Amino acid sequence: MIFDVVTIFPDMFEGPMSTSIIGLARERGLVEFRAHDLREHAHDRHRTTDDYPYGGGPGLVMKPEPIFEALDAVQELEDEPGFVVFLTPSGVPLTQSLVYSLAEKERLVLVCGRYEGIDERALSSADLELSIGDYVLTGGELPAMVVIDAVSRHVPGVLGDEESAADESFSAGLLEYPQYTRPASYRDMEVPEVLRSGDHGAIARWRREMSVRKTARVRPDLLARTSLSASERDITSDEVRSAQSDEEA
Ligand code: JF5
Repeated sequence: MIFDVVTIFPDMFEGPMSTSIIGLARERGLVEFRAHDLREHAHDRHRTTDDYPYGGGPGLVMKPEPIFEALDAVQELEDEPGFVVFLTPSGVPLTQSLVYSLAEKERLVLVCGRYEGIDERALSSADLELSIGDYVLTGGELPAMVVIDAVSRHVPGVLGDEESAADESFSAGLLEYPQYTRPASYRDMEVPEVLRSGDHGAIARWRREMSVRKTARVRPDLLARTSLSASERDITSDEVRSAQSDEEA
């Protein structure tokens, strides 16, 4: 997997792209990362990449020419064009299923927005406008790193056996069940007996119920697209009711 990032702050990527699992994946040649300075494609001696909005209003807008020319240069680097993703709060929301489809691409070209917006003509060169959530950041650099991290986990060989497949329950539309490790008792908090029982059927049922309860409590919106049994539906109504009475208190 190749990640080409277009940004006015290439230095922001140095630490995160050299650390831990992503750093190791690069050393092993499983993931390739290149940062491209948008300012190299500016046209004036101040290396300007933004300008005032037509029609007025606050803030600055990213100019189209540096973006088009940076993308032309980046696409020239390989025989096949990369899939172009703009990071912006106005994009489609990133989900685990979108992460899976991005992980199928051979190359992603990530364009980091800055300022108040991006000239609409530059946006027309996007294959996808992507948001990592409903909040506004100072730039698309952190969102680009989120995409690189989430996608790289699905490149074959990047995760060891220890770390892999931990998003299985998320894909089923449920949040993770509670996890415990040693010690069995700490500050009067006990590991649930069932997890130490050795009864694998009982453990699987307990984990499923805990996932259903937790999802109903903190992310009831996820349950709309989750297949649950009739008794699991009953559990969710209990949890939603008690979460609502917690809100009232
Ligand atoms: C950005 C104009 C890009 O704030 C974000 C963002 C939030 N979720 N996903 C992306 O990107 C920075 C701000 C303004 C373009």
